[in-house]
Amino acid sequence: VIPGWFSEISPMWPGEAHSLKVEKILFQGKSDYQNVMVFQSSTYGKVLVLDGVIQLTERDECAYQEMITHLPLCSIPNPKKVLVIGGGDGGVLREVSRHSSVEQIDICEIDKMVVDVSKEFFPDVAVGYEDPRVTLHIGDGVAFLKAVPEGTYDAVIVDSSDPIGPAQELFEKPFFQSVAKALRPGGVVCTQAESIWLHMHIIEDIVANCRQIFKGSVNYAWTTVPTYPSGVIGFMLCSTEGPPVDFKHPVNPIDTDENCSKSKRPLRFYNSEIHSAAFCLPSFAKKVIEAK
Ligand code: AAT
Repeated sequence: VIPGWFSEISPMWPGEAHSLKVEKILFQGKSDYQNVMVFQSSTYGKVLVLDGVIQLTERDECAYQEMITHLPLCSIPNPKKVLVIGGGDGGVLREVSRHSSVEQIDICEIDKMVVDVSKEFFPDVAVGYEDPRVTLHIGDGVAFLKAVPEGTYDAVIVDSSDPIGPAQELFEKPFFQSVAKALRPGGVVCTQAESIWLHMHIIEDIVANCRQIFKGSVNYAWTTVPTYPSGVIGFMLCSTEGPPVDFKHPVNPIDTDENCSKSKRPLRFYNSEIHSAAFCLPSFAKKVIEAK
């Protein structure tokens, strides 16, 4: 550990630790679920850390939040009801709210401290809460989904932390089953699905479960996020049986100008070309994912 630097150490990426130089620690607290910390870094802006793991930095959050949101929402025509699990910082809400077809945005985040801290220290991210279509539920995403009436949502976005800690069940089969139930026929889900460099075994399990549960399409996509372990993170995109969804060819392109009023900054990362490109996999990952 280097004095004055934050190092991200976890058994989920043994033998390596990305480090950021700390200018100042702005917040440290312990919620019912996890340790919460915010610090000012010297080169990535403010950083949100939960249980020692980086959740977002101001500089590169766009690469994650825009992709986890627009990959599913640009793949179906006229999404109306959207559910976000996790994502308490509000960044995914900010992105969902660019879609004018959307009428209802529910979010279920387990940890109220994440919401409060984000509103205080990350106003450009938590701006997502200002959309009147948003309803915040504080609670466990697993329990919330079990209570959702069948066929409610057009899209579910699972912006979850890693499977060590409160998010563990969000990576398990029963959870994916309740997601499928909560979606309308031809509805879509996009879940945080870890790194092809570090977690092929986790990805393999998720893909195997999803192929059993989702009778539409099942695809893996990825993006670069310099401050996430290994610098890349992936998403599992699935659709339920019903009107077919071709994730690789977005049918609902997002118009940059129309969707960027003053309060919402323009898209920085997502565009239709990177949408399609995100589904191209390196050979080693393709072999495992397509074999499942
Ligand atoms: N958008 C920032 C990226 C995140 S945030 C993940 C969120 O999921 C956290 O706010 C956490 O409190 C919440 N969460 C964890 N478990 C649950 C649960 N069971 N129900 C509801 N919300 C939950 C993801 C960062 C990825 C990090 C990659 N290394």
